Amino acid sequence: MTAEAAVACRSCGGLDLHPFLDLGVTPLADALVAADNLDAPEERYPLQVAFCPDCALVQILEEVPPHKLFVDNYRYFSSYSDAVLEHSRRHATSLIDTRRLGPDSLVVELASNDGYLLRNFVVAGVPVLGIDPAPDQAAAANAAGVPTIDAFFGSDVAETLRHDGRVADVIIANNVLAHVPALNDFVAGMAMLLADDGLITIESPYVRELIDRVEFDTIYHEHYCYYSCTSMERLLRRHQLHLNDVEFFPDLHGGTLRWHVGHHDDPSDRVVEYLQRERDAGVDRFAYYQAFAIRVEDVADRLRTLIGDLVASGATVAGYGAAAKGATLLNYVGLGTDLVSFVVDRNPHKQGRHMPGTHQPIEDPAVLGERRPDYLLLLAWNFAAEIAAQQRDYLAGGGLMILPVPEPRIMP
Ligand code: DWN
Ligand code: ZN
Repeated sequence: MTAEAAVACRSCGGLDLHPFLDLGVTPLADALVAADNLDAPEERYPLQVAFCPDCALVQILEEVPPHKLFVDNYRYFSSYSDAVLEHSRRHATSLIDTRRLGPDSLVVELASNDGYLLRNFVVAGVPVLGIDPAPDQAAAANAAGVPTIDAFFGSDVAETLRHDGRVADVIIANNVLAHVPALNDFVAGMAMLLADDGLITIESPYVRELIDRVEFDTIYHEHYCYYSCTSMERLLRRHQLHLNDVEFFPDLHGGTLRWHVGHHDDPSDRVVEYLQRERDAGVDRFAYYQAFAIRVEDVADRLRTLIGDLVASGATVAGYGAAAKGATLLNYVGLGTDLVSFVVDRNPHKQGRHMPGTHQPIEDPAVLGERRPDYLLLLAWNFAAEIAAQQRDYLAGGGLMILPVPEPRIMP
């Protein structure tokens, strides 16, 4: 499929998509390579990002089948970040209080992963249902006492649940609306499953942060779409759902919005303000995205030079976090094992594997004590504070951390 192909917008079906960034033909960001498979060819797909002038949705042009992304070899477990666990605990506590949830309620989470969030409702005695297609994560959730069905959510699943009398008082959809190619069927399913006075909360990285903070590494094939309030509101309205409030979390995944959605139209002042600010900034116009590719190229060049100069001077550099965004960064910038020799990650499901495309071995962070690289390139830069707190000894021993975006720099 090429950028010129008449690719339809995943939200409105528009055929006038405007590509504005081409990250090349890249391996799947979460397809970590087994040690005995390093010589086998890796599947690669074009990674181009486009803007839809009809509904303002930013999206990639390629459509890798979701099974390849989230079922066959998906090792992301949400519970390996304390910041995500704390954010989730607060979210659950707030919903229990504000929605007066109790034993007669039902909370459904779409893409519930390993039960990292729903477990907060379980301990509070609120009935839950997790829905996630990743088999290992769904199994981990069920083993942890979070009832979870191993499925891709859509209108068919919603219909079955409604038929069985399951109606959701709250639907939580965190970091999933970016991961769904069949957007309209997914949103139609949410509308079907939600009680008349129910609440949907949707979290996703904010496309304005991606553009303003040059977070190009958060672009990979599992992220089909990148949202603004404008594009989200138009997608929801098509299914008679309404955007009623919005919260911003600047430190979560590079800047995340939480949208509050319901069957009734009652927008808060914050929603009105966000939509106006986006109009003023031109988020609904192509010009806002056009120069992004030049800025991405500049950041990539500066990061390549920074690391190349350090290694040329005899320093050693390792990566921290076998994150999906780390795969985009290493492959697009061209940071092979000659420059970044290995990667550490505390998720045991990732250890022993290798980064897609560049093939750095993924080790337990414990190796830092003996291997002592001079620098750590924070591939999971969104967790810089949490990682620095864990690596106090490494830093005290003279180790240094490198932040790749928006300005490649050695942290003081
Ligand atoms: O939508 C998604 C975003 C929101 O989060 C999914 N693509 C999954 C994930 O994307 P990612 O893989 O780019 O993101 P993370 O969550 O930034 O990945 C962090 C990696 O770093 C994980 O593999 C865990 C690891 N880690 C670690 O080794 N030590 C994380 C923390 C916080 C740590 O202390
Ligand atoms: Zn569109």
